[in-house]
Amino acid sequence: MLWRAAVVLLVVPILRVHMSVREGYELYAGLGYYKFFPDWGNIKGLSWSEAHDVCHNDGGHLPIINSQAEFDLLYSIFKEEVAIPAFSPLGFHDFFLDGHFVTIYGQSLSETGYMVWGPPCDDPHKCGNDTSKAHCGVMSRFSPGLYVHRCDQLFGFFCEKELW
Ligand SMILES: [Ca+2]
Repeated sequence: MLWRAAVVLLVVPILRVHMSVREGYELYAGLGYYKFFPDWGNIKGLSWSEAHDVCHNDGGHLPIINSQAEFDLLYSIFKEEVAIPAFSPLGFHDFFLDGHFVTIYGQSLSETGYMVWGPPCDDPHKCGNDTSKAHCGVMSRFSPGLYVHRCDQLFGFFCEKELW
């Protein structure tokens, strides 16, 4: 009996912590935990940097797409959110060197497992209205693949938490 009490004492707090840090996040087996913020208070979305900070403070990060399956999942959720703007931030940018896209953790985009530019973005600098200011990774609700966009536009966004 004593060992059972010991197990309960050990496991219950671990479960509680596990549950609380995932609050509002949906588990997708084999991919990760995701939470979608369609807007922020009475503001329609946040800028890329603000969304980055919200995710970070929430113990997560802007989504880093590591597979076609992960992209397809977020894209399918995003497409259903018809009341929000057309793009949603992803965790990559070219802040340091124009055209050299890296994740928010500094990994080259080509090493993430998913680097499919959305049409007509086979050259990402051809995307967006003002390409000289398009440095932030996004996905589009209207077409699959990766895009870049101005960083100051306000969008709904996902946060991702890893499975581990
Ligand atoms: Ca991921």
